[in-house]
Amino acid sequence: MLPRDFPGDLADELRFLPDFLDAPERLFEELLATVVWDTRLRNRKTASFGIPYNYSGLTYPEIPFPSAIAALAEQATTPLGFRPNNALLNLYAGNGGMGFHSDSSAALATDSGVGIISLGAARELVFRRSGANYALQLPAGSLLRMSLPMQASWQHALPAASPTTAARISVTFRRIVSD
Ligand SMILES: O=C(O)CCC(=O)C(=O)O
Repeated sequence: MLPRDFPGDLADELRFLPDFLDAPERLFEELLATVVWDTRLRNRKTASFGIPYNYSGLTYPEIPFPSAIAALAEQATTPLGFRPNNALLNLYAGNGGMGFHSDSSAALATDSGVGIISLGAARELVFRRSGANYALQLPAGSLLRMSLPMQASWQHALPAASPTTAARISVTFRRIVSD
């Protein structure tokens, strides 16, 4: 359930399943143990699988989905309403985060969206429009789908938490259209 203070025109653009995964700890540990992380960004580590989603001046090689990500993408396809062909993973330390931004829809399939599966420590995702902020707690095992149209009017951020907060991984799913 989304927080009650969320305006209707924000809630309409989100789908939130707090208990999407049964055993998020297992996947968290598997990804921590197996993923080779890219360290080019300062506030988080990343890894890209599938057709690359190149952004923020970074490019990634095309790497097939590992089996755990392929299984997750399959499970997420119905709630997301699109079949992901890219998984961009983020690994955050407690004080890591992502500033306010909107996701570019240019390379994404029409009527798809952006999916976020959260693992590890629960963190807040904050939505902002016209100076008003709305925070959503993302617990381990949750799935959030953001629509593409909302990116035009809303920004979102993952604010830094305390350095003692445990690590979090987000698996962000997209459907890229190759040209
Ligand atoms: O890691 C997260 O949950 C945030 C991801 C995000 O904001 C994005 O992919 O645009």
